[in-house]
Amino acid sequence: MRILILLTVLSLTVSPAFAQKYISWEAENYDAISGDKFEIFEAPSDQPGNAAEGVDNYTVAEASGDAFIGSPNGVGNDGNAWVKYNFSVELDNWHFWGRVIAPSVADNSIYWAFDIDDAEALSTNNATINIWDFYEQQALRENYTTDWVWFRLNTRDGPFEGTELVQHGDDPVPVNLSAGEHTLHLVHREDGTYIDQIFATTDIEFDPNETDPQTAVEPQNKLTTTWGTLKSGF
Ligand SMILES: [Ca+2]
Ligand SMILES: [Ca+2]
Ligand SMILES: [Ca+2]
Repeated sequence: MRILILLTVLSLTVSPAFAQKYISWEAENYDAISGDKFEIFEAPSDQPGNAAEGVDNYTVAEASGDAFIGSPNGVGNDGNAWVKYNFSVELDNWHFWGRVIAPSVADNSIYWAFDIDDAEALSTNNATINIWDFYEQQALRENYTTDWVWFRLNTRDGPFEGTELVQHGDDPVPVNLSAGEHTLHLVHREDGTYIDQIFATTDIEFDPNETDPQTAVEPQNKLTTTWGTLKSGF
């Protein structure tokens, strides 16, 4: 059985769209959670819109793994609530993406940080914790939608240099990660923001909005560490 799995991964890895390395996991498959902001929703799921921003109530028709996380409008922003993911990669420059619903300027961000202690995972924008914006920049706001969109990992004002407009440009900035185990904390910022899946690849050209990673990779529960282990032997 183990050999069969290895062969399957090998065949996926050498397919043209995935000549480079990749990892992926479901947002709802976190390894730890703190606070009362983040919930898991099963698709289809009715969600409140944002009347002040002209967003009607809507239904999230589908999600990878049939589930996603977030907080409905009304629970309040910030709150120091977080989810944490453990994952393993090879040393490389990794381009991270998140599959997100962000319907308005008041429902379109989250905080993030790699390799921090739980105690540092606070709803604040500082040298440790970054804001991941989803169409916050004025030039991008015409794109607001209640559909899922893949966004490159970005920061509002660093220290990670991949600001939102940089990440939408021709020279997106990757995250350089050492070989081995890492953590990613997502910390609550704006209610009404939802996350389905996290995807990372060493392929700077790959755009999951154009090629669905799920067509090449069947999402499974927390196989990221296994994939990393298998890939390290190549
Ligand atoms: Ca915002
Ligand atoms: Ca909101
Ligand atoms: Ca999901």
